[in-house]
Amino acid sequence: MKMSFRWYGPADPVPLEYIRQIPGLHGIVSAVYDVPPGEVWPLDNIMRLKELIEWHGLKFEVVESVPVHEDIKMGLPARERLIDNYCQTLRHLGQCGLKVVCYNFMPVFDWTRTVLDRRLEDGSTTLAYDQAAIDKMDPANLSLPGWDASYKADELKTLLAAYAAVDEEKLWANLEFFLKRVIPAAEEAGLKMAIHPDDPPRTILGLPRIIKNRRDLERLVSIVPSPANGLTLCSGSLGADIGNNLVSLVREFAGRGLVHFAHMRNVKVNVDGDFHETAHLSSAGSLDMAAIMMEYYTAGFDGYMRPDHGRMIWGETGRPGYGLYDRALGAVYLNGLWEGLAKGLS
Ligand SMILES: [Mn+2]
Repeated sequence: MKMSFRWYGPADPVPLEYIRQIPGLHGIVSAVYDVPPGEVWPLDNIMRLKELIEWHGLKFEVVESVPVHEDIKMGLPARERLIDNYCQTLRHLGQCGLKVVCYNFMPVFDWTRTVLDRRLEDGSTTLAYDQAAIDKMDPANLSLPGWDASYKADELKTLLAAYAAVDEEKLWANLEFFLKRVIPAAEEAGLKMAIHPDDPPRTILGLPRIIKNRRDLERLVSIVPSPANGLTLCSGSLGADIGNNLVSLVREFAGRGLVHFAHMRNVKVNVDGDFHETAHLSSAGSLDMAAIMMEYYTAGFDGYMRPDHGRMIWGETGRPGYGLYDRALGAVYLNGLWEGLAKGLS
């Protein structure tokens, strides 16, 4: 298992100088952020990022994410050029020695929460999701926390209208079209693709969502059976549906060598399906993190892992979910569980 940490590039308020001080880190998970979605990532930009990370004593082997352009997800004619660009980006990443590419196929919103600073009893703040707040939203005048800066109002309206023609089966067909081109390119470039599940794993605002549970993951990997067509198993995303058993998902998919990237996050899920993110410790949320780690250990998991979102603690400010302190605690906790497993203390 290679413990990693997400970093949003030089603009991230958390500096690499601090991240390198977290004990037991293998490397950084990052991306090229200054190229518009759909365009090729130039070799130079990737190399610069890699050199900067390596200068801080860390590896750069995992990209999160290479975004999939909406026109590809919608199956528009422009996808031909956009998929060619995607494959070219993969070739560049392979040339730079990258190993795993995380991506997702969620329409419009990569993640959805209704509040980014829910105060917990201990005074920390965290991201939360309440279905009632979504149901109250006016689709014609949508405003979602964390997304208002990403789309102009009209742009978002047009995009949501365009997705009215894309149901789940159509989205599956578009994903299949994408994978049949991209997986062979990834194989040639020496890369493993790792799809991130839908966050949260449910249909929101009428948009189709197709990577939500065991059945969907199985369908995904069987479209192009290849080690290069694998998963980012995100415990917090899948775990927001209490019908998903993370321990058995790890057993099934990591056991077959199809999990290339493990996102470890705990969530507290209510009976009505609303949830908020918690500290990584098992007792803080609804997921048995130790049991999940034990399953990875038993599967001989040799892939990349990162503490997923953290709370904001100790007065830290910054990008919600991506502060330094709570994620660092998560990395250390997960490394501690792993050491216990490795030394037979379980
Ligand atoms: Mn995740």
